[in-house]
Amino acid sequence: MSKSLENLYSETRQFPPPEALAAEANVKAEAYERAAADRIGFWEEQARRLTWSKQWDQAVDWSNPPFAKWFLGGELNVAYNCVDRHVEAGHGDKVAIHWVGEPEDDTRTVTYNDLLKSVSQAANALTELGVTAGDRVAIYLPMIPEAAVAMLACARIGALHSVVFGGFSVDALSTRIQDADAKLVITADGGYRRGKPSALKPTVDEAVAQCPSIEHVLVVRRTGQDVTWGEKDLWWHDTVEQASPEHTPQAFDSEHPLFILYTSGTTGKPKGILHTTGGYLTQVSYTHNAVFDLKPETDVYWCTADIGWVTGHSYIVYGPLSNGATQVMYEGTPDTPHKGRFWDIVDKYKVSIMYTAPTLIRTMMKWGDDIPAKYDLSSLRVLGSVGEPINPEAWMWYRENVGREKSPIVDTWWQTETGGIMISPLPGVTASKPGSAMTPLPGVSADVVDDTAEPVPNGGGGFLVLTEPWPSMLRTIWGDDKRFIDTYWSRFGAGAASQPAPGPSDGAENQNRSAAQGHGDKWIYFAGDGAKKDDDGDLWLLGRVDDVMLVSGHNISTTEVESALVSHPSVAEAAVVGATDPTTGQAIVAFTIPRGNVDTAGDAGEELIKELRNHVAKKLGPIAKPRQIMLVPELPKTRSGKIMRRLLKDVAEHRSLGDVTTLQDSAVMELISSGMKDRKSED
Ligand code: 6R9
Repeated sequence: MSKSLENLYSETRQFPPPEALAAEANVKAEAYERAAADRIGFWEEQARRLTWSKQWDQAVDWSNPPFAKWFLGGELNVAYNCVDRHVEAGHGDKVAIHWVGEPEDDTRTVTYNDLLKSVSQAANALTELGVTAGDRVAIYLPMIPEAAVAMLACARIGALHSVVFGGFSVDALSTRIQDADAKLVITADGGYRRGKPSALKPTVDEAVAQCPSIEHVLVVRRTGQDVTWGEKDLWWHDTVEQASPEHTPQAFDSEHPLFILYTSGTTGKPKGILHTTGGYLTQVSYTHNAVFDLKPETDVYWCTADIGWVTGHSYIVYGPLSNGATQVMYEGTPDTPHKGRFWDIVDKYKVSIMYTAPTLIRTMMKWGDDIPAKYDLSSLRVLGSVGEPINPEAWMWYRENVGREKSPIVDTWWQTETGGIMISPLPGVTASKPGSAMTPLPGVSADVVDDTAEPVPNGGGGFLVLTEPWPSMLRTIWGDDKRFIDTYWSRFGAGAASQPAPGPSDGAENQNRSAAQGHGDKWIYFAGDGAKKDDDGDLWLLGRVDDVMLVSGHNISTTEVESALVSHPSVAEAAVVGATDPTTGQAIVAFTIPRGNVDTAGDAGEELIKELRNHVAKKLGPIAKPRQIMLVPELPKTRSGKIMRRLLKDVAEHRSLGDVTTLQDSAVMELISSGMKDRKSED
């Protein structure tokens, strides 16, 4: 991508917050002014939400950028903040987790008392196994309460957890264990997926064989399936559940490391993103309260992410539990045993706040409106979205079919690296626009700049950057400070100016490095995402800059073309790539999933394709008209549900497929490639 990004899509719909919600909102409009007047003082105020054993002396140290320190000199225990203090305040009998197993009627209720007991027992058992502050513990578990307990037990004793998603391979698990030099793995015999037990232990056995640093493997019995037992193996029920339930939490320094979480990025070995204690907990606790308007006494909150992703860390474990929330945790897939499972859970538990991903919303759209319509969803009052840009029509579908036109939607932009939500509407303040993440939260400084770091004017598109440090920012990449600087800080601003020559930087394009302009000599964080400001200055995320297409000299975002396709009533989901083209440089190739009720056989399919190409041209202008549209049954996605455009580009350019190891379902690519051979509808 060169200078800036085209702004092709325009949206005029806007929805003010419901009056009753606005009147009672946790955070009101004045917060923006207060934070703008004194950003650091604002974050100090948020840090006071937590219980500190020792007050900090200094709010932030940014004297050695890009290495930040927050709440220096302060001490606290994260597990105490998430568990003990709620029990001490008299909320021990309150439900912390309504756990819903995938098999129907397999449920557990975990109160804050129960959580305190289990976390204390696990902390004692881990200590008994020789785990001490600063050690690393790998967690490879299904979505069961023990996953949260294991994370909190690590936090309680100052050990760093490295959660590895339960669907990852031997190789992914072992490289993460080796990179962090972990001592212990916590796993289970298996978990339930798509109606049957799915084994985890064999993967761990193979991985551990390649990881001499592992001293013990702690195994939760979940499915009861057969396991091979080795000399390092210990059952959770023989150790943790036999340990003393008394454990006194020790306070740790605000900058004591809390966890490592690996992100794969687009190339190279996974990056171990390091988060620390005080700043991280401050921001996730604040944002969970502000963005979801959580009323801990009455709300039932449900985040559908897996605990293996940052969304699970920040908005299942640390944010909600630090706020004393009652939440639903669901083990399985959305269509087991039927496609109404999610709505059945909302109905049964009277979920009032739901936080999910665009991929799920689009899947639900594909399955049809009649499914959510069968359930009572009247308990819902705030809806959230995260993980990818949400197409305006998917937003509208969510609003109409799930929120029943009364719940505000918060589209939350953030990353593993940012630790907590950065850009989002506030449900009681913002008049939101379908598809826009709107504005940075109070206390957050973001901008959209061109390739010289100059802010783009309203109506312009470019690179999304963060221009001031924030409490939950990543502190480094585990064991690789240089890669941390190269990847995030050397594209714009002071970090670019101090670079002798372009170095490697994965994920982000690194041509045309520019010295400090626009934002002076500041250190500027480049997230790797494209974005635009609309005429009101509100922000629209346009996807990863690596995905941007260059068509006849115009930088066109895949997101806008995808959103134009999804705005057609016959389309549920779309992925767009730029394929090499002899005349235009790159040409737009779209892979489109029709909605459930649409006939695509024979001529009807050809007709639909023609109509869709014209529809895009009409919405965005002729420059964005796809050269080719393929109707496909599925799209390749990462295991956290993000579309993998790279693989579609291989198909569109008739290449053999690149690395497919992070693909959720490998059969999908065969389906798409064979379809590509059958139907070449170029004109
Ligand atoms: C929280 C999470 C981060 C990347 C990010 C961006 C995309 C996340 C988004 C969004 C548009 C949103 N992303 N939220 N894009 N609108 N609301 O997903 O973390 O897995 O590290 O991914 O996801 O591209 O840079 P992570």
